[in-house]
Amino acid sequence: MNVEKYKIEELNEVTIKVHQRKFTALLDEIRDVDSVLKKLLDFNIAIPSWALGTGRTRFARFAGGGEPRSLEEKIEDIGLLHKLNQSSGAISLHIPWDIPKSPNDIRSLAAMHGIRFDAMNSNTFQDQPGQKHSYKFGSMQHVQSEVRKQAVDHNIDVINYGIELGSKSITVWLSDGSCFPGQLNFRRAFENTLESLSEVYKHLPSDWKMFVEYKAFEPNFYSTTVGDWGQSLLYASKLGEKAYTLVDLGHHLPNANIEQIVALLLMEGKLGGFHFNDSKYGDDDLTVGSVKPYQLFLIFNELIDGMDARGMSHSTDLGWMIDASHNVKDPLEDLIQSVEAIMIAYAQALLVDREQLRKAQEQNDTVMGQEILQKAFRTDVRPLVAEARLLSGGTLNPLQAFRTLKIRENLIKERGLKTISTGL
Ligand code: LRH
Ligand code: MN
Ligand code: MN
Repeated sequence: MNVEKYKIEELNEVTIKVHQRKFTALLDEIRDVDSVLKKLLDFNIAIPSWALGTGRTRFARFAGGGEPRSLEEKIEDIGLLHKLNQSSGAISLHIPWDIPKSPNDIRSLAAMHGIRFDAMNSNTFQDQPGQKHSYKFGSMQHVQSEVRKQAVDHNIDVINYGIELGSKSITVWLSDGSCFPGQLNFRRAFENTLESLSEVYKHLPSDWKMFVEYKAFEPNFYSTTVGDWGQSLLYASKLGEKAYTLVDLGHHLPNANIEQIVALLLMEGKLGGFHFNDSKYGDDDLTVGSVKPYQLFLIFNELIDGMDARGMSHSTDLGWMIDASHNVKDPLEDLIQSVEAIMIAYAQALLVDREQLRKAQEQNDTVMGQEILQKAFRTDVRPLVAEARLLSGGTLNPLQAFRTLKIRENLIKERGLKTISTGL
C-alpha cells in the first residue's frame, strides 16, 4: 500500500485553519519557536521490527490481521508510519528474527522509504532450531567456553549483517543470570560475560557503538548478570570508548528514579541509547506515555540538560528507539501514539526555562523549581509538534489519517486477515 503525497495534503487542508489558530495561540508561550521547531524536525525515533506485530514481547498473541509477513513488509509498514509522521525514519532489526536474505535489496528498499538501519539486536536469550548448545544456563556468562563462544560468534554475525545494511551499532541484551541462590558464582559470571563481550567488541568497526542493555529481572528472577545501570556501566567502562549503557524504560525495579540514572550516565559520557515504552508493573512494553507521562517528561528534561552540557546533538548522538508490543491495539496505531508521546515530552522539555531553574536550585527554592518544570509539562504542545510535522511534509493528525486512509483495511486486503508477523 502506498500513501501518495496529495492524499496527505488533502487531509491537512481539512484541518489547517483550526491548527493555525491553535499554533498561533501557543506562540506566546514559546521563546525561540524556530529553534524548537528545528529540533523537532531533526528528531527521529527508530522502530523495532518486533513492534509491528501484536503481542510480540508477550506470552499470548492475538493477531489483528494484515501483519507484516516478512522483513520487506516490516520495512513497508515503517515506511507508511514515516510518511504520516516524518519522525520514524529508522528500523532496528533483531537477528535471527529478521535475517536479511539479500542485504543489498533490503538496503535499497529501506532507502526507497527514507529509512535507515538503527542498532542491530542480537539474540542469545532463546535457543534457535539447530543450535548446538543451549542457553538454558546463560550465554556469555556460561560456565562452558563452547557455549560462550557460540554466543560471541552469533554477535559477530549480527555485526556483519549490520555492516552490510549500513547500521552503526549493536545492542546486546543478555537474559543471563540465575533463578536461585547458589546457582551461580556472581563474580565468575561477570568475568565470563566481560570476556565474551570483549571478544565481540574487538569486531566492532571503528565507527560503531556497542550498547549494553540492562534489565533487573526476567527470565531470571534471582540475579541478572547485567541487571542494572551500575553493572552495565561497569561493562561499558571496562570494554572501552565505543561501549555505552542502554536504558530501556521498562527494565527497572519499581519506582526507580530513571531521570537521575540518565543524568549521571550522561555526565559520564556513557549513555548510548534508549528503549522507550511505558509500564505499570515491570517490562510491560506498553505505549510510550500511556501510564507515566510526567516521568517521560522528567527524563527528557535531564536528557536535554545533560546533552546540552556536553555539546551533544539531540538528534544523532544517542540511539532513540521504541521497544513496545502488546495485544489490544493495532500495532501501527500504537506506534503513532508512541512517537507522538515522545515528541510531546521532548517538546515540553525544550520549553523548560533552564536559566530560571538553575537560579531556583541555587536559592533552594523548591517551590519555584517544581513550578518551572510543571509550567513546561502542562503546556499543550500538540500544535507545536503538529506544526513540525506539517513543515516536514507529514500529516497534521497521523492517527486520524491512518483511519481515514483505511491503512489497516488495505493491509488486510493485501496480506490477509490471518497473518502473524515473523519473529519471537
Ligand atoms: C528485553 C528487550 C530487549 C530485547 C527486546 C525484544 O526485554 O527489551 O531489548 O531485545 O526486549
Ligand atoms: Mn529493550
Ligand atoms: Mn524489555
